[in-house]
Amino acid sequence: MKNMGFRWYGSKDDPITLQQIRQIPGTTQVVGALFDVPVGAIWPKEKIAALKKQVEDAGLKLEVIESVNIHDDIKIGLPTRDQYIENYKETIKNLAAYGIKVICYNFMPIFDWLRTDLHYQLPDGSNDMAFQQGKLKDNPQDIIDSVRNDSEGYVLPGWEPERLATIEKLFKAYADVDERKLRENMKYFLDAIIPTCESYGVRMAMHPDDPPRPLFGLPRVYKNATDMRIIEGMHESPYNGFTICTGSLGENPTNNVPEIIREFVKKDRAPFIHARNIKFINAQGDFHESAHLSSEGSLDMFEIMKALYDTGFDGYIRPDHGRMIWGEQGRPGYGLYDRALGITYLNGLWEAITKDHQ
Ligand code: DNO
Repeated sequence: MKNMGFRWYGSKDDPITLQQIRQIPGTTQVVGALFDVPVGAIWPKEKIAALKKQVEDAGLKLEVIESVNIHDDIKIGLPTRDQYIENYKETIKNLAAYGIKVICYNFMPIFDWLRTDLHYQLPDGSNDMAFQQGKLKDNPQDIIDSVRNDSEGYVLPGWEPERLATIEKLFKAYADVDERKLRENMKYFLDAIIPTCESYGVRMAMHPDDPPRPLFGLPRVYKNATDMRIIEGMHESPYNGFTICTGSLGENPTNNVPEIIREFVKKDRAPFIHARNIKFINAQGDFHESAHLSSEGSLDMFEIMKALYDTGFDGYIRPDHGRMIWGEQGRPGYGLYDRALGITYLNGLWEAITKDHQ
C-alpha cells in the first residue's frame, strides 16, 4: 500500500530506530508526534522541523501526526477552552507548514485507550494487551497504578502522569458532562478548527473510543457507525474525518468493520486507518489483541482490506498494536517485530486483492 506507516515515539523515547523502520519492506511513512509539548500548548515550528528532518533523513515521510491531544477544558466546555482552541489552530498551521496532511486525535474524557492487562500471556509464549471488564475496579486510581507499573517505564500515549495526578479533580470537572454535552463541546471545537484545516489542507481524523463503551460513568461519543454519522453531521466537511481503527471498533462484536469502512471511505471521511486484529475470549466481549492475521483473531482482515480496495482507499494506514514476540522488550503494543509482520501481511493481502482485480 502506498502510504503504509509505522508509529514512532521519537529517538529519546522509542527503542526502535528509524533505520529499522526503513528496513520493513513496503513502509514509507512514519506516524509521529511531539511528546514533550504539554497538552494544550502550541507545537513550536522548530520542533516540528527537527522531527520532519530526522524522518526524511532516514528516507521516510512524515505526513500523519498521532496525536495532537485535546485539552480537557475543551472537552468539558470551560471558558478557558477558547484559548486552547486558538492554540490548536496555531498547531494546525505550524504542522501544515511542514507538509502534515492528517492529524489523528480523540475526544475521550480523561482516559485515552484502556486495557486491564498489558502483558496478557498467549499459549505460544508471546504476550499482548487485553481488556477484561471484570478486572476493572470501581476506583480508577487502580487502573492508573496498574498501567504505570506494567508499562516497562514508558509513558503510554494518553496516560501522562502529570494529568492523571489530578484524577479526582478531573472526575469532578466532568461530573455533568454527559454524551449530549460532550457532543456539544465537540461541535464547538470542530466549528472553530475545521475552517483552519480547510485553508491549510490538514484533515482531522478522530480515533474511536477504545474500548467502545462507557467506562467509570464517563461518556463516549465514537463507538459505532451511528456515532460516526452524528459526528460527520456536526460539521459537514471532508476535513472532519475519522481514523477507522479496526481493532477499537471491532471490540464491539455488533460493529461490522468492513461495512463501516465501505460507508465512510466512500464518503471521503476516512483519511487514516489503524489495522489490527483482536480475539474475543468470552461472550461478554472481553478480548485480547492478537497477531494481525485473520486466523489469529476474531476480525476478518481480508474483508477489511477488500473493503478498502473496493472503495478506492488512498489514504494513510498503519498496523496497530502488536504482540511482544521473540523476547522483545519495549513499549506494550508498540514493539518492532509483530508490527513489522503485520505490515508484511497487510501488504500481502493488498497485493493479492489488487492483482486479482487486474
Ligand atoms: C493507543 C492508540 C491511541 C490513539 C489515540 C489517538 O495505542 O491507539 O492512544 O493514538 O487515541 O488520539
